[in-house]
Amino acid sequence: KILVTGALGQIGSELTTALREIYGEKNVLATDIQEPEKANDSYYEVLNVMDAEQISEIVSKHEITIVYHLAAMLSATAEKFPKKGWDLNMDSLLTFLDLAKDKKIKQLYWPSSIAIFGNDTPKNNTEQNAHAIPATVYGISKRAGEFWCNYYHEKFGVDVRSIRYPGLISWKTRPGGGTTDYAVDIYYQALEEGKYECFLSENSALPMMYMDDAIRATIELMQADADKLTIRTSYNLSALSFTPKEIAEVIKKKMPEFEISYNPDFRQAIADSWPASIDDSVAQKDWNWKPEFDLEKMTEAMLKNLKVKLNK
Ligand code: VAH
Repeated sequence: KILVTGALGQIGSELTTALREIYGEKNVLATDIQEPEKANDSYYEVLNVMDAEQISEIVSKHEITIVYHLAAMLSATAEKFPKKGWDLNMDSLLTFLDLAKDKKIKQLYWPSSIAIFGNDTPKNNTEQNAHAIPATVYGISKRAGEFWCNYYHEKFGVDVRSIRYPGLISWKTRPGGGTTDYAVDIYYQALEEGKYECFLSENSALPMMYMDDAIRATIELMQADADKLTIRTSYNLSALSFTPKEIAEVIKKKMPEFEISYNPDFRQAIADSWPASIDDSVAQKDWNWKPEFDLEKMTEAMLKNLKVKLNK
């Protein structure tokens, strides 16, 4: 059976659906810290990933063999609650790594982020092994987590796999506390208000990806032949790179009256510390990674689906 933590989150909710389509509803246990709004998820349990006891109980009770550990605190929130962010992101990962080391689970997926790169990392086409001194608590926790994953693989043969997600854009579940969330909010606001005040400056280029590509990459990596994987820290992954100005232009093509304004806040410094674009040639080589959504196709999908979701 498969366990997904953070299953009510932006990635976890879509990963749960995708995994259930492949493995069957009853083989994918969805968990998160709170009760789901709509209790229509028949195979769901409340799980606090800070409770190692509860985790091992759930793993043995449900005969879990594979874990997708998505529960985490994201960049903007972790800057407000650094100690909590560090504890949540680190302690919960170590609990799952130990379960894998003790052969209680077979395989573990854990997300990293382009946030592990910092101010003095080369900004364009940032390489897999580029110099990385994270500038945020979130980035520090993700970088440290990458080293733990690599250590447990090297020392104990743990099959843990990881992807450095860029900013992820989706319409099904709102993201929470991320710096790249502007690129989700802009579509909601375009439909609801016809305008958007962006919390990043117009030329802030960031690596981004449509959620469908991110979910497919995650599952493809987990299903890849272990012998082909040369990276056990975390894979660079890339699809798009755009600025708030560029995404606004593409939205304007479909909604000519849409207006954008800029009012950068504390998240500007976080965005400025991240790369503008990512080189994912190692992921292409090791497991044939290839994105499918460009900015136009993503915008079409976002507006089409949000119009239905928002009754617009
Ligand atoms: C964040 N969405 O903004 C996440 C992601 C690269 C950004 O890690 O914190």
